[in-house]
Amino acid sequence: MEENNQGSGNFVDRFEFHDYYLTEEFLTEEHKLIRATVREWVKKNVTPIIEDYAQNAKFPVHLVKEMGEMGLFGPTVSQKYGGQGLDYISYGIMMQEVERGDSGIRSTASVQGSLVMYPIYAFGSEEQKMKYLPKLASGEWLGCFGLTEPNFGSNPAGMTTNIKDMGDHYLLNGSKMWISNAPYSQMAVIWAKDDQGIIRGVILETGMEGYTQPEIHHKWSLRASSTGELVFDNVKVPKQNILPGVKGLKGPLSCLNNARYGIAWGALGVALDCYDTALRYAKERIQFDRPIAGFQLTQKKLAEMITEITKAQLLTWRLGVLKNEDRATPAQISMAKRNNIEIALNIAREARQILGGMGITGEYSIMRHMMNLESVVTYEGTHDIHLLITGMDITGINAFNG
Ligand code: TGC
Ligand code: FAD
Repeated sequence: MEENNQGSGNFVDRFEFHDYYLTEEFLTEEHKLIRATVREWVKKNVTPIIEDYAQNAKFPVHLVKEMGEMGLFGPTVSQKYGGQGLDYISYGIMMQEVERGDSGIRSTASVQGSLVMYPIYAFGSEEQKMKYLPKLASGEWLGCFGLTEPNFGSNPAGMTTNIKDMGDHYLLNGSKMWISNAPYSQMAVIWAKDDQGIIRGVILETGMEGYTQPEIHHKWSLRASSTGELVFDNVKVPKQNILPGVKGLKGPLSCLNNARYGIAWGALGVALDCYDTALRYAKERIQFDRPIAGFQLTQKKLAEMITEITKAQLLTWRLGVLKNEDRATPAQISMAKRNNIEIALNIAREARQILGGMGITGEYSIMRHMMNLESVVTYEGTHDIHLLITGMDITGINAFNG
């Protein structure tokens, strides 16, 4: 059997795309070009190194600049601010290809594009847009997004981080928890309550007095992504750093719509990578004098995987069309995020079994993907929160606090 040796420097990425229902026919030539370019970059620059970074719990910070050059940050932002003005299917395809390499690298792109650039683009002043968006799009700066707090995860409305109006500036106090990119970021979009208890977005820059970004260690998941806390101890925030265009929880939640949409595509990338690995392995691995792909039980696993992938491809493509037409509802996005992560997790677990003992090693991507998905199923709204969003949408009754 040919070994993969992932992360050893001589890893050959043998990934092949699977498209059982010919969904490729929905794509434009531009979409296909984007897909090929990002896939090539992932094969050359991500998959050969990512296992070592994950095993060593290191963030491959050198990829940030490359991702900027590849246009992976905020591709739907207009060219005036350093983006590319692309459509949402293009964005989805990018996230699919990047997460096929590693969920942590897709996390970096999601946070930068959907959670940091988007709120500045949608709710920022012209000065804020000109100052921050080009630097973020190019990867010169890395940003992070602070919504979750130690005592308020699924229920961000309860946040206690606050800004106090001091006349010519605000004083920011509180803390944020589980913040992707935090330790490496040069700036942050933070959500905090004002004197009236209304949630506002503020922009912080690293180096402001009283602002620290300690790293969270010992994660078993997203080990190639850096996660931290954000601590605010009487941070003096200039008044021009507030996002003028939005007030209330709908500000941060509308950013999540874009990120959750990208994750739905990204999880599909993970599912495709696990299926592709398991299919190839099953055809090559001989037991009882025949390829294990010839056993009915293996075929059941593989057939169910491609069925779920195909359904998710159709769901995701349709959601992309609705997003392009500005008709995708938050509840539709929740359904896709929840479904695609669930099928990706199931596929990763089944694929791991097909590889037997080899499945638990870093020679193959499956175990790393599986562990990464344990974060993806929790962040950006947990699996159960998304179920309750669907429940509320179809019944009209809120079950979150009832
Ligand atoms: P609720 O009363 O339902 O809503 C408050 C206001 O917000 C509006 N709204 C939305 N607007 C835009 N998009 C959405 N998805 C929205 N959902 C709600 C809503 O219309 C209302 O507006 P208005 O004008 O009436 O004030 O709020 P609630 O407090 O009952 O909470 C609802 C709930 C539970 C669904 C929400 O809190 C939620 O989604 N919780 C999950 C929290 C979450 O997802 N956190 C993610 C943190 S960021 C992260 O994880 C990044 S990981 C990144 C990475 O590494 O990839
Ligand atoms: P809790 O809210 O305490 O939930 C615990 C359990 O209770 C879950 O199973 C949940 O589904 C369940 N539960 C809660 N409420 C209900 C209810 N009403 N009904 C039924 N069940 C319920 N946040 C950011 O702001 N920015 C980031 O960049 C970011 N990056 C992250 C990176 C990683 C690696 C991780 C793990 C998290 C990240 N998060 C980030 C935080 C993430 O969004 C939260 O972990 C998530 O929203 C869940 O919050 P919690 O962990 O506090 O869990």
